[in-house]
Parts: sequence; C-alpha cells; structure tokens
Amino acid sequence: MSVRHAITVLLLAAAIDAMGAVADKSPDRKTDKLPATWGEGLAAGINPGIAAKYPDAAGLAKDPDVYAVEDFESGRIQLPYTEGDRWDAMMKVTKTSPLAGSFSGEVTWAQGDNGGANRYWFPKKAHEGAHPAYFIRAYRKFDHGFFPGDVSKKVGLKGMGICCLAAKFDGRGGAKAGGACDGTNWYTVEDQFVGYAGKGEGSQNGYDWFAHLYSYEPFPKESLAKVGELKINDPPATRWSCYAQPKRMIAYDVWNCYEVGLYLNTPGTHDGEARYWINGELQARVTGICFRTVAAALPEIATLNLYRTTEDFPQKMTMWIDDIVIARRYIGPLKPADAKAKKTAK
Ligand SMILES: [Ca+2]
Repeated sequence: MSVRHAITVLLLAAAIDAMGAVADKSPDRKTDKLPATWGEGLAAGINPGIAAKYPDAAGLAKDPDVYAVEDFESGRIQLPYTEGDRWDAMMKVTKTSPLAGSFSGEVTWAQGDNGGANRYWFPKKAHEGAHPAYFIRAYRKFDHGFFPGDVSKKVGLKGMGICCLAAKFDGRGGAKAGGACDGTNWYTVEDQFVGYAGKGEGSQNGYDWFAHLYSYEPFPKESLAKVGELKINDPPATRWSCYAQPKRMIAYDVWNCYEVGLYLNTPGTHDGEARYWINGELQARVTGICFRTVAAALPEIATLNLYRTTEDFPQKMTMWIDDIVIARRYIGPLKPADAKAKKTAK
C-alpha cells in the first residue's frame, strides 16, 4: 500500500468516525437512535472497517466487536460450527493458494458433488442492545472451473450470510427447517454467485460470473434499495435479490473480499437493513426491512454455504476461502502490514 493510499484510508476512517458522531447528535432523532456504527461502510469507494485497525489482521480476533476469525493458519479448521462434519468432509486446509499467511480453505466440487452448509452460532451477547447488527466477511477465489465452457450452462453457488432459523433458541442442536417467513419465524440475508451467458463489462469468454445479495424476509415490497437494483422474486413473494449497478464480474483465480451485513429491525418496524460489499465497496444496500415482528426472532447464525444451485457439470470447480471474520460491526478488507510501517516512519 502506498503512503498516499494509507493516508486516504486513515482520512476515510476519521470521516466515518465523524459521521457517526454527527448521527448521534441528530436533532430529528427521537427516543430510538440508531448506533453510530450503522453509519460505517456507506462511503463511495473503499470503506475501511475494524480490520483496518489491525495490520495483517494481527490482534483482530481479540477486538471486542469480533466474535470469530478463521484464517486456517493452524493448519486445520477451528471456527466452531454445526451441521455435522460437512466442512471437515468438504474443505481441505491447504498451502496451495493462501491469501495471507500460509494456509487457506480449499473446496473442490467434482462432477455430481452438491455440497453442504455450516452454521456458526452467534453468542448471546450478539443480540444485546437496541439495534444489534451482524456481519460476516470472507475472501474467496474461484478457479477457471467455474466457467462451464458451454456458455448456455448456468452455474450457481450459494454463499454466506446471516440467518434466523425456525424460532430455535434452545441451544446448539440440530435446527429444524420449515415454518413461514412471516416475521415470527425465519429470514435470511446472504450472498450467492451466478454465471450465465452474457457480454457485460468484465464478462469473460461471453459469460457473466458475479455475486449478489439476496434475502428471504416477510415484506419485500416495502423494502427499498438505496444502493443496487432490487428484484422481488415472485414466487416466492418473500424473497428479493439486489444486484450491483453495474454488476461486478468476478475474475477467475483472483482473491476478492466479500462482506454481508444484517441490521436488525425493531420488532414490527421497518427500520432494518441489509448491505453487501465487495473489496470494501458497497454493492447493495436495502433499507426499510422488517425482518421480524416479534422480539424472539433473532439472527442466530452466520452461515457458510458450499452447495451448488445448478445441475452437475463435467468440469471440476475449486474455490479457496480465507480470512473469515464474524463481528458486530462492519469489518472491511484486510490491511497490509506495510501501511502501518510507513505510517510509523512518517
Ligand atoms: Ca490464511
């Protein structure tokens, strides 16, 4: 990182701090003020978050706003999760392509493989306060196997996100599926990856391969995209997708930083949000969301999905994942250590 870039990052961080302070003193705020941290990550361009305070992520895991970090540097998966042994079964910890350090997670789908999902359960303290928010950030890299060759074939892969399950609050056992997405039950905010024939900017070999945010929530027609283009799926009428404008195509064999945020609403009030960043740049922001009408419907898990949404393909696909962080406020991209060294030398 250049000195100028480092200074820009610091100025941005200061500006965001100032923005939060102003929001706190807003005269039109009534009894129910939103936390200053909700103002983070909304600037144009790259938004530094709490990760910017920890060069090379050293010490990030101990930040009071961070719940869990998985960088695979122990040589194995340490992030606590449920869903049987799917991560253990699917994900290898390898040295083939680390983002930082020596190790990353590596998942390969052979023909016929579908995949699985894993759930990290938020600690109870995650739900404290009037307006809790929930974040998961991870770097991923997709190999050329995600290009099907025949551009008429679609490729789909579920991503990661934050979910309320079917009103299961009784511990860390198996979660039951089912129930209606009606404000008293389950809802989700996640990203996913899709590919199909296209010639948009950044498309590769006549193929568009990109990520977007989607959500199952009870009242999508009353939600509003402040950033991105909202498309309500009908049916089901309780799901929307929000696409960046323009869509940002994903280059193969390159690490990118993805982050999903869920801002919990007051029960019965349309004051929740969902946001999505790629490399610190806001891609989607949906406001006016009423995820829940009852206090008990809390986002309990961060989910890390590894399953395809499309038919089998003859080609092998490999994805790498690294530097997963789960936190209560916007995390942002990794900060390289050299930025601190230059700042100190200044
Ligand atoms: Ca690593």
